[in-house]
Amino acid sequence: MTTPRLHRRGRLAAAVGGLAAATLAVALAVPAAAAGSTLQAAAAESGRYFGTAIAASRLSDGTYTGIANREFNMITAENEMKMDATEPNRGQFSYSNGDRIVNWARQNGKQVRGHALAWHSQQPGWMQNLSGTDLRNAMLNHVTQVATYYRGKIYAWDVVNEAYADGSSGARRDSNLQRTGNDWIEAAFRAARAADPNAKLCYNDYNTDNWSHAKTQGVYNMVKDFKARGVPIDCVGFQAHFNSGNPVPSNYHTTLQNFADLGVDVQITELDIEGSGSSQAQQYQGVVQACLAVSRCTGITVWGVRDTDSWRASGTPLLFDGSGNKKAAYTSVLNALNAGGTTTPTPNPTNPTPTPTPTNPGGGSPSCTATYSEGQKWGDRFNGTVTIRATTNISSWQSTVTVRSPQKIIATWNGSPTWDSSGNVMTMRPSGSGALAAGQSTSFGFTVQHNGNWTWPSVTCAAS
Ligand code: 9MR
Repeated sequence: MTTPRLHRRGRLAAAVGGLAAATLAVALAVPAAAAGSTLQAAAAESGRYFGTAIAASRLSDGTYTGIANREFNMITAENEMKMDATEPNRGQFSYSNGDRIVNWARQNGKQVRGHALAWHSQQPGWMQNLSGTDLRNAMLNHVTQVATYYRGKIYAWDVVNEAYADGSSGARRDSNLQRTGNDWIEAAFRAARAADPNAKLCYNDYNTDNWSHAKTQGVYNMVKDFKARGVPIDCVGFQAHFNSGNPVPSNYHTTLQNFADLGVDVQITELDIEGSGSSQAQQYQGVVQACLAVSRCTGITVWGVRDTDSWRASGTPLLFDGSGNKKAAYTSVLNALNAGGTTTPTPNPTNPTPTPTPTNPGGGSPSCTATYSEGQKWGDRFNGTVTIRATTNISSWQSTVTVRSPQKIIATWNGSPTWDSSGNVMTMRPSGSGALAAGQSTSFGFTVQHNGNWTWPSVTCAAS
């Protein structure tokens, strides 16, 4: 997870140790063009996340968690936060398996997509038998309780999942929830916003990838209507379950861009593509390129880690084989992420001289400075780099990065992060050895989703 280019610069800087700290920091603030060596690092270079679905039952499998921890920085509970899991009996909530996943994610510096608050499927038995006002109230109470319980810990919620019908109608799917009235979806979004104002609220569905499909148009028209009427919706999730009968459409970029143009983020939320070898790899590449070409496509999640973890394992649809080896599809995704998108993000127009923050001034004990440099900026997020410079010989360092609410750090690279309970303070430690000779430096980076607050984060460094 290191960025070779920055490390080369660090060694160069060490060789010319007489350079002033500020000059050094400016030299290091050049946006890193180096390749990310993991999916999360490569995606973070363009301010995006790369995620996976996790099953609580597999958290004891070291190969599984090792890959998940190394490669992904956004986590979705595959089943553990669904309605049947979280409210097995009416009014009796059960968060233990959801918590196992959320806690694992947060302990490892990852964000969480919440899946899913309201859905016609995987309803608990008691809910399947309800109708009318009783069901509406039960659904709204479920949304409120679960979103409140996880408030502050969720990057984005799939508030409503799969509410449109397949086929040529472009209409809502019939379900007990739909029969409570056509406004059930907006009611769910309003309840979710009230419960967790800082989570992005998404509508999530499958078979909505091809722009010319009636289902895609149905969802598009709903989102357009919601935006026009002020219904609180922030994002649309495209599940992206592909196979030979349902291949990646050639107009995928058009679909993602048209939704983004409505003023919502788009996310690929459950990506898997059945197949193998170069044909599978090429299709994965096409999906990544479509996302990278849309500046509001904020991230990609694959629906599982290894082929054997998949809900359709026989189709070998994921990026790692059953033994945890990287497949050709993995390499094509990594390369596509590193190649960047056809939409060049707006470069940072000003690059002010960073101010070093000394710690341990004057002391003889191990000390370091942390210097923040602004990186690329987009409409909704910006990248930052922190340069750690040893002012004495040090054996390791740790750096805190504090962002101002409602800002959120949504991706990091070149370090190993942990978070405080508020989620505003990230402590970054070196991912390998933290030893630096006096005058030597290293860097790590992160992406801040600013939510309207452009204030720079404050940074500190402590050495040992
Ligand atoms: O991957 C999930 C699988 O383990 C469950 O058995 C299944 C039950 O409906 O749900 C799968 O996840 C689905 C997701 O929640 C919504 N989109 C389709 C996914 C694949 O079926």
